[in-house]
Amino acid sequence: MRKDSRIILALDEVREERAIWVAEQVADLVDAIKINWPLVLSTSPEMITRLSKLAPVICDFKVADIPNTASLIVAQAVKRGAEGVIVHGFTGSDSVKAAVEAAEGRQIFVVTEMSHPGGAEHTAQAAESIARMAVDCGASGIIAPATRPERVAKMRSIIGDLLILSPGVGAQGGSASAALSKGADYVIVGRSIYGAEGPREAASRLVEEAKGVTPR
Ligand code: NUP
Repeated sequence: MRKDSRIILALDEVREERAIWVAEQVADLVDAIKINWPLVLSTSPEMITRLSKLAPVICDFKVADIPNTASLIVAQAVKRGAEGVIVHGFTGSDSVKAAVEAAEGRQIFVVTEMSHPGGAEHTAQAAESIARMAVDCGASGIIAPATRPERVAKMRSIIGDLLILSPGVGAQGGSASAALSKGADYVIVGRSIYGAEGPREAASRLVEEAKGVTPR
């Protein structure tokens, strides 16, 4: 995945035509497009392949399953053109290792602490050990909350050079510059871009904001 703007679009738009339009509007501005269940279920998995012609695609399937099933899901996502897949970490090292093996060189990102308020109830307690496990399992990076930038800093101190992708910017209250300055490599932004009247203008504003933070 390239690392120019450090902005990843979370394309949770469920109207197929608008989703494609938004993707075309911002594809050259963002480093990747993240696709999640809402868009896959409202269209088809073929959307992974379509979007991959515009930008690298990360499948946010939050895979949380036994190793065999995790491996099957990751392999199918990769076959359709995914550059990366997001998996949960609480499932344990055997499931995460199976995902890494099935990715065959594509990137696996492990969810540590989730960005919404409920993420502080359970995932926060396990987040640091999940982050250490992600390193041991050969993952490419982790997902850490832009809504709690101090937690991004903590995760950075644990994972060394692994990538941090940070959701929770805009609609969930986090700021791109805070997450990036605490050690995130990329911020993931959904509604503030795809829900805007001018998605390209919204993305451009975030790109400018990110430019103000020196890459780590
Ligand atoms: O902890 C997480 N928080 C989060 O918001 C892990 C995620 N993968 N996400 C995803 O990031 C979420 O499912 C959505 O696709 C995106 C954030 O979208 P938005 O809040 O910017 O609209």
